Amino acid sequence: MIYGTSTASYQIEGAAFEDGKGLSVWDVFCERPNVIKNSDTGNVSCDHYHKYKEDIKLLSELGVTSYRFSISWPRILPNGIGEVNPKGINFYNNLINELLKYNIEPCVTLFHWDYPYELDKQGGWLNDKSSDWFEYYTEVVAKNFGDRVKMFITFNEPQVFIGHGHATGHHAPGKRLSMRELAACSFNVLLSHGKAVKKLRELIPDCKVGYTSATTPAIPVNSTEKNIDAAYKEFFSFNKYYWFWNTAWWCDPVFKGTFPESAEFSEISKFLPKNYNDYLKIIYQPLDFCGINCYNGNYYDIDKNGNAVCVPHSSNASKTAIGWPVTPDALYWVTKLMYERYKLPIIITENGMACHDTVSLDGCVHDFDRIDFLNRYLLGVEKAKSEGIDIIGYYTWSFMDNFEWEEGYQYRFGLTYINYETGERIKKDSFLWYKKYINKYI
Ligand code: GCO
Repeated sequence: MIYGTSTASYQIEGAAFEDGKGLSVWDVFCERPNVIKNSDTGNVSCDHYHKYKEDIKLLSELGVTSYRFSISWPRILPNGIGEVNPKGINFYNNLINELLKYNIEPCVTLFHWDYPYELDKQGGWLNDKSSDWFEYYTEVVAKNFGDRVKMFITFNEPQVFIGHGHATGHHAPGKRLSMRELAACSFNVLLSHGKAVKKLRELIPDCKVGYTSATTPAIPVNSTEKNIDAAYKEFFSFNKYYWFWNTAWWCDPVFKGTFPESAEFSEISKFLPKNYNDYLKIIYQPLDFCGINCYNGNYYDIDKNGNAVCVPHSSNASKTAIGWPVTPDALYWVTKLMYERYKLPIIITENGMACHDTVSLDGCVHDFDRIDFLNRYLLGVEKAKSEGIDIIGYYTWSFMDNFEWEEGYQYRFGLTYINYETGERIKKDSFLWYKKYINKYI
């Protein structure tokens, strides 16, 4: 079992305009007035670009066997395609070598939302060339790092960068597209995934590849067969209004080689290429694991006809600092539901919580809420494993506090506290707890 921790390039690196890096849509989006809390930006963030050695040393103290991070596409390809930036390549080479020095397996996410601005100017995911651009970027990654990196995730949470970035517009690139355009973007993302997997397999035959979906599982309130069935149906249902948040839409083509089987799907498929099923030959590639990001779930009972009915969270239920409900059985149910449908080994690629962390008089960060959260959620993982669900990895979100997208720096998800004024790193109590937890299993 892999025990790791996750980050993403734009959220931690900083050095947004240094060493020949091109602009990403997040660099540009953060310049808009009133889109990010306190007008925060990722320009400096944790300054991981300069402090990576210190950070990886901390990672080795944490005792993780793997570290999941993403590559900033415009850092290595300033225009998204074409000329490679040697300083960008150099940064990731150093980072990877440093990880290997401590025996930490790098797990690279190809795309965690910092899309090259130059390509966005040409339409971004709407452009029919976008999957070729992504394939080219993948080739550059594979050729430069594939001798040492063997574990890849093509996309992180397509739901979110399409849903928030292109539908509601409160994430970069801040677009509010029509249904027709959203369908085109989404289809290009699915195609990009398929082309990237093929390229990785061709250039790194011994690599392991997965794809990570955002999930909010439907949790049955009773463990009766009927309630479980209803929760399963609910979780994988296709809704024509929120289809781009749908697990089935984003996961069925990739993990199962089918498009969602639902009458409502025709409302969306009318916007896809006529012969859209033929494209499954590209989209559906054998994968080594199914990546799941999960923070919480929703509870469901059944009505007289056996249909799922949402049960609101109790007013006593705990909430994280960002307001998300704490539902410790979420990991048990999400892994069960996803495994039943896709039958692939599962890696939980993100799980964690935001707390109101402060440095106490003794200089420590006593985040007992986070310890309790991780403890409870990990019990769900243990339970699922004991019932035969093939969970092969777990990564906390996040290794360190970082830029939480439109929420700026106000919420802290890290095991490591960052003092954004001085750059100081402090191991929180949860860091020490997770270290002990991992130690028990290794
Ligand atoms: C996501 C992203 C992360 C977030 C984390 C907390 O899941 O939205 O992958 O970048 O920071 O999930 O919201």
